[in-house]
Amino acid sequence: MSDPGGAAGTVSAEAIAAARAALARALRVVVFTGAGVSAESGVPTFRGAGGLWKTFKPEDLASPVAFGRDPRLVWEWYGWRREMVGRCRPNAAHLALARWMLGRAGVTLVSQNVDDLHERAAREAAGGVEAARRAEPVRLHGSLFHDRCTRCACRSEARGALDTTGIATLPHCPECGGLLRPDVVWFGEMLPARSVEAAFAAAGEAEACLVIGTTGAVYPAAGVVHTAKSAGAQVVIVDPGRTEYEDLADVRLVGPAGEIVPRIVG
Ligand code: BV8
Ligand code: ZN
Repeated sequence: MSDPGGAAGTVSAEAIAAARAALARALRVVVFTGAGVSAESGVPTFRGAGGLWKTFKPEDLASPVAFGRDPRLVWEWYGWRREMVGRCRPNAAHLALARWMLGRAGVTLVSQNVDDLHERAAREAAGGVEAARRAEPVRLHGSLFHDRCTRCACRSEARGALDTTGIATLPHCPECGGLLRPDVVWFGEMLPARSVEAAFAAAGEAEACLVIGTTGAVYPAAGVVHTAKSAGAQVVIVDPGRTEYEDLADVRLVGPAGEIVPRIVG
């Protein structure tokens, strides 16, 4: 593993050059992101400061059991996150990745994030919805800004203000009247099969794997990096903290994504 460099912001020129070389020579790259890529946009991470909401751990709210027990409380939490994330903007890391993907072939972006900031960066960089498709992520855990019906499973864009004062005031399905839920993957739930297939297919044929802002603790998503490594990919990690992937890293860049990513893909 080439020299990781010091504290945030002092990543060595050698490490930057090694990361650029690994990514440039790879015909196929898989990029795997977590909450850390959105930290500089103001989105709290799960395990970092601000990850705890009131006294609940995300696992205690992001689960079908919690929703069954108290859908108003779970909706209040997602309402709070939608408003907070709605005020955030893609940062330099999101935008650099989007421009990079629009400028070359062979890059698959796989994200655990539900904040739609990669999608917004793609639209901003491409200047339009259609052209943005090439830079949009494979979403493993759904989207904060979409709803799904608990009865007929129809999906829809989230609409209107949220009123959590009563079960009857919560969002209900325009098709069948069933209670709606956020269209995200909760703990104990299966991931969308098509996204899992696309993510692990890209990992299985990657020559380089760029990991940005994830502890790599949530499965099966975290397996993407292990799959890429076993397929022979060079693993490049960008994270100011320790992750579960330290022993997989070929190039380790210790620092914030907003500062480092534009220097390795720009
Ligand atoms: C399932 C959507 C099975 C909802 C999310 C194997 C082993 C152990 C456990 C399991 C296992 N297999 C399954 C499990 C159980 C569980 C799991 O993994 N539990 C963990 C906690 C141990 N997995 C599941 O339940 C999955 N489903 O297994 O179903 C099944 C089988 C049969 C039948 C039915 C079902 C579903 C998991 C998905 C849960 N949903 N999100 C919502 O958002 O509300 S997970 C959610 O948490 C995120 O999507 C993400 O995946 C995870 C958070 O992790 P990170 O993104 O990594 O964030 P974190 O805060 O941890 O780290 C941030 C990082 O950024 C840090 O490293 C930090 O240093 C860094 N950072 C900070 N600032 C910056 C930065 N980096 C760069 N720049 C900066 N500026
Ligand atoms: Zn319905």
